[in-house]
Amino acid sequence: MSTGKEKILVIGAGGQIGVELCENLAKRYSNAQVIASDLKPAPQLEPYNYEQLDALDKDRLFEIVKKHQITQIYHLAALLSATGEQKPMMAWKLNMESLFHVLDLAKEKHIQKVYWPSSIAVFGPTTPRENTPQYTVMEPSTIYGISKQAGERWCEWYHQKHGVDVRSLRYPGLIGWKSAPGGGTTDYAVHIFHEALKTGRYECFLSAQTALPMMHMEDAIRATIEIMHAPFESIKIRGSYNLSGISFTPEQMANEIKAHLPNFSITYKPDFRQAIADSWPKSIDDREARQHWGWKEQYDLKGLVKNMLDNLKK
Ligand code: NAD
Ligand code: AKB
Repeated sequence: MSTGKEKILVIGAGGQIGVELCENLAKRYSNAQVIASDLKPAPQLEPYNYEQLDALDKDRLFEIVKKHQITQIYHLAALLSATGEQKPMMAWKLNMESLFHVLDLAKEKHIQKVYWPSSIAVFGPTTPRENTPQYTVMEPSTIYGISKQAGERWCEWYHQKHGVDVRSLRYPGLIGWKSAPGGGTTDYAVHIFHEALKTGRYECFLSAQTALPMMHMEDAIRATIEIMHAPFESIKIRGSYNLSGISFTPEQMANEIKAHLPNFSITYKPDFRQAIADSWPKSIDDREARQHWGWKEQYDLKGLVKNMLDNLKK
């Protein structure tokens, strides 16, 4: 792919992933080739072209695609697991309809390539929870998970029926220091660092032993850019790829933080998010991503905790 001709629209650019994704896309392409869009502007998006966009507004989306001669869309706007359970119909509408708008643009050849993230939330309580494979029982119990599972099937369908070049990853919980998480069940693993440095204490909304798949944001962004630049033929899964980084419990993370901040203390007060976490895998088998397009994570728990604390202290 020649980087010179690409014009990339990021939808939901002001969120936890979008801010870091725009920064990385601009390094690979240029600031002028990145068009950031969201419901409202964010200070981190100032270096790029910015367009106000409600992802449900198909006409406005088309107008932006034409105006900037967009070639690729990274579609990140969604309601996540915890917020989705509070606003189920809104989550369903946003997560599904906005995806159709983007896939239709690709079907009609206005754009060439689509990235759309799925999640470990596609799995449910009947899924095997250790080393969850790519292909297994999938009965998600959250609206968010149901929308992601349906979205995966639609991506596959648009690829099979209409040749749409859509690529997707089932992200685990993402942990980064540059942006705040937006309403997920794995958000504790970001909040804990801010509270550890600010107050030395953290009350966790999941229980001590709740193991979940997680990943450093740098790894997730690299995976995203790698799958989007992999040769067309190497992408053999057009639903979404399992993607694994690290798995740990809140207690294991707290112990690792204590190795740097010995006075840090944690208490546990599980809320409604515990049931969501209990329905998700503890760890993920992502051999297809490794075999098909060469995925490999860089961060382990030790490296992630050190990196988060070093950067947040600054
Ligand atoms: P986020 O909530 O931090 O950001 C979402 C952004 O979308 C926000 O800036 C919000 O303003 C914007 N948005 C909401 N409604 C919109 C609308 N109608 N039109 C345009 N923009 C709108 O979410 P995130 O963590 O950055 O996640 C991005 C994507 O990655 C989502 O699809 C999410 O499901 C997926 N994902 C995230 C994680 C994670 O741990 N962060 C894990 C798995 C999957
Ligand atoms: C959430 O907790 O909702 C997200 C996700 C794993 O999809 N972080």
